[in-house]
Amino acid sequence: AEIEARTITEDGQVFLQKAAQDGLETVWDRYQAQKPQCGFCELGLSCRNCSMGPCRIDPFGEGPQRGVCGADADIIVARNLGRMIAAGAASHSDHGRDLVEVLRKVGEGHAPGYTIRSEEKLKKVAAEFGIAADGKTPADLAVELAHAMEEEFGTRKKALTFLGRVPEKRRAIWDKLGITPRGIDRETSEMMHRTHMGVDNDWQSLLLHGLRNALSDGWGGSFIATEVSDILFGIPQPVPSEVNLGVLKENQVNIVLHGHNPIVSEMIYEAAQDPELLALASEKGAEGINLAGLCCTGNELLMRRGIPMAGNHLMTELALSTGLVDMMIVDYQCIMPALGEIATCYHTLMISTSDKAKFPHMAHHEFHPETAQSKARELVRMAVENYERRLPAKVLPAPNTPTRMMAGFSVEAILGALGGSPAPLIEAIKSGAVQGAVGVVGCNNPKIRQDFGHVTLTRHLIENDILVVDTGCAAVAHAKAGLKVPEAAALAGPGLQQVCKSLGIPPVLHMGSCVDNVRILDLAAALANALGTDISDLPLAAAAPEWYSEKAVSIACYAVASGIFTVLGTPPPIFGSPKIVKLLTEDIEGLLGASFAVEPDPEKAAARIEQHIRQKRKALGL
Ligand code: BF8
Ligand code: SF4
Repeated sequence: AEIEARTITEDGQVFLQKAAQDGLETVWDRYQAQKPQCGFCELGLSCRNCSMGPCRIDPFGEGPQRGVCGADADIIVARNLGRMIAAGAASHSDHGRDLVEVLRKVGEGHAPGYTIRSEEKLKKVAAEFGIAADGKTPADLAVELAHAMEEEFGTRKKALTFLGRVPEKRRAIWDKLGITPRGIDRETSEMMHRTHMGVDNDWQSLLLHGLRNALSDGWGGSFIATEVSDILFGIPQPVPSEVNLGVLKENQVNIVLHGHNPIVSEMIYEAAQDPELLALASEKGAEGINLAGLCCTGNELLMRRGIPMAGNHLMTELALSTGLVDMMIVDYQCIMPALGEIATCYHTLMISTSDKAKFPHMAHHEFHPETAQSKARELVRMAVENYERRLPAKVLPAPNTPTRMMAGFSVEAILGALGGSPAPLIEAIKSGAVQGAVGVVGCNNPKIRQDFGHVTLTRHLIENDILVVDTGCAAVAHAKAGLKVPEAAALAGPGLQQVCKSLGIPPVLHMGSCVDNVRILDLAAALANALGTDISDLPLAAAAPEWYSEKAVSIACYAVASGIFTVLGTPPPIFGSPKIVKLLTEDIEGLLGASFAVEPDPEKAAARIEQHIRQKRKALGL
């Protein structure tokens, strides 16, 4: 019963038992050990921004109401939230910068093995940056575009380039509020500055800058990450695949890829096709080299290459407990520092690859564009050689077969399925066949029964003819639950069912990794532009039922700032300031045409979203 309370997934339950049997401590155990968690921190009322502190505000009004410097609850909550946004925006944007570096080096001829897979997107994006393509080779264009993008990170003289895709009305709102994002790093840096002791001590102006910082992620760093990934590795197109721990194969070399940036995993994908290494695998008695993904680097490979997913965030430790992982290769973000030690229980080789992300009990094999190709081959060879070191007594193949799914729904792919323009989708929304669309995104969190929030919410939405688009760990949860096959249309209401059947698509469309939330922004902006209206006028919403990460905070903020009502399942640490709660959940609506809601119960969250969509439809006269 305790195990069933931790996860709704069959493989999760089996391997929680296996992990206990092998004496492993998992994220759920560590969460239990941390309880009760600090109430001041839960409310956002603790501060350690300086060495006169740490300080905390008594939420009951009996103890201190000010920190040593004099900051009150509102200032402290706003500063803490601001720093969460800054960390999230920095993570996405630094990931984007790493891709820009590869783009430049591809153009300069210093990144063997990498190439330009989508000249179409290279030209399109270069044009947006004012770079003419005529007479230039793709390599020249790549270098010029990379330099222009590097500029976006610094102190720009004008607004970020991708704001060119934002509807006019939205731009005007941002200008009026003074939250139009400038340089990507500038907004993050300014947030760190403002939250230093004695700088910005107006909670409203701190929150406004938080929105600007988040927008520098959504329409800046993450946007660059997604567009450059498409240029380098191709624009995703619908592709069949599978998910759950059953994708790990007993008779093959299993290499699991975990993290976020496709720079490393794409090279491993290439190396795993190498005939020499495949021959070596068969020499070792393996029937092939099997790649499987975890978290967002898995999503990137899934979207473009159809590589199966082993699982989402809370499955990362359990994947190791199969005893079938010959090598796990990580880059950065969401990689639990516990993984290396867990792996010591098995034969698994744990490999870290980024100069900025090192972990206990992992071997560090740094990837650089110049040497990534040879490094990838070296690692795949090591994995193949490790196959014969499996410990049969520790191996437990997953008892369930992998669940089928369809992924690869980039904006280009969705518009392609619609015949090249958003008009048919707009018609379907107008007719009411599709009531609206919701992005269900974000993480797993051990505070919430794994995948329960995502799957419950999404089932309700599609039953009510609301199209769901998803990314990140939410997308993997939906896939495990069987919601990402065309046959899942049968679970949708009659209108959505009809639309899915006629297009041959599932009712829940996989749009990629977490940086790919910008694909949702892009689609929403395209719909608004096609209608000559603002994003906030459309029957859209977003939800992060099980979020845990600072990146998710930044995403939620740029979604709301872009005009999309957003429901959070896990409560954010803001409840120590009733003023801030009121602003973010009510008053902000008047400024941005969108607000946040916090609703841990996914059924109630579904009801809120359905009501919101009805209201938006009504306002549009539908
Ligand atoms: O960027 S959904 S747990 S893996 S943060 Fe992390 Fe959350 Fe998963 Fe991807 Ni996104
Ligand atoms: Fe305390 Fe103020 Fe320092 Fe924060 S900044 S630790 S509230 S003195």
